[in-house]
Amino acid sequence: RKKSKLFTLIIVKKNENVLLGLKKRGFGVHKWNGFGGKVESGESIQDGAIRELQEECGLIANSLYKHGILWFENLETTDMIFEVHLFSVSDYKGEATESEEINDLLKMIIFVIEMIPKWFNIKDIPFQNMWPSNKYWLPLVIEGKKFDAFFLYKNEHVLDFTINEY
Ligand code: 6U4
Ligand code: NA
Ligand code: NA
Repeated sequence: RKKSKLFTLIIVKKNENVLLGLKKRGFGVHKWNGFGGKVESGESIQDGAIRELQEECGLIANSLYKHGILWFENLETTDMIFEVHLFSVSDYKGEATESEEINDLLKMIIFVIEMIPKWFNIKDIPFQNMWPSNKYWLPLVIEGKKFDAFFLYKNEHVLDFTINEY
């Protein structure tokens, strides 16, 4: 049996909009996604999710809504399964600094920034520039559903998936 590794993923929702981040480096580079990352040792999954949200877009979550777990297996690259705990947040403190607001000075040091946040209307979500699984699960997050999902990837293609709604 493959080992799984714990990650978090948060979708910030506000009215008819979701906040996504363009990944500037590391895993999933050049893709839009929610905010999240690895859970550190000694940290709860919720605390890890809250920490990553603050690190990556500056928002402080007041409360998290847990949708479920996304499981990702990749036939190509690894013997590890990603166990991604998926949350949404609509109660938070702070303002996300969007890419258009970033001034020239910030652009000069942009390489240190992991993700660039941007609000998208739910009708304009950039699915073609996201992980291919997102078109299956992100609409369920927007609808407030609870579910678990499994996606089998080869390279960056979804070969197979199952979604169980509760
Ligand atoms: P470090 O090492 O600190 O830079 P860290 O921020 O801890 O990394 P990162 O950014 O590699 O972790 O986390 C990966 C993020 O991508 C997590 O939020 C989970 C998410 N993720 C991984 N595979 C995914 C997939 N196939 N589809 C998807 N999100 C995925 O939508
Ligand atoms: Na991250
Ligand atoms: Na991290």
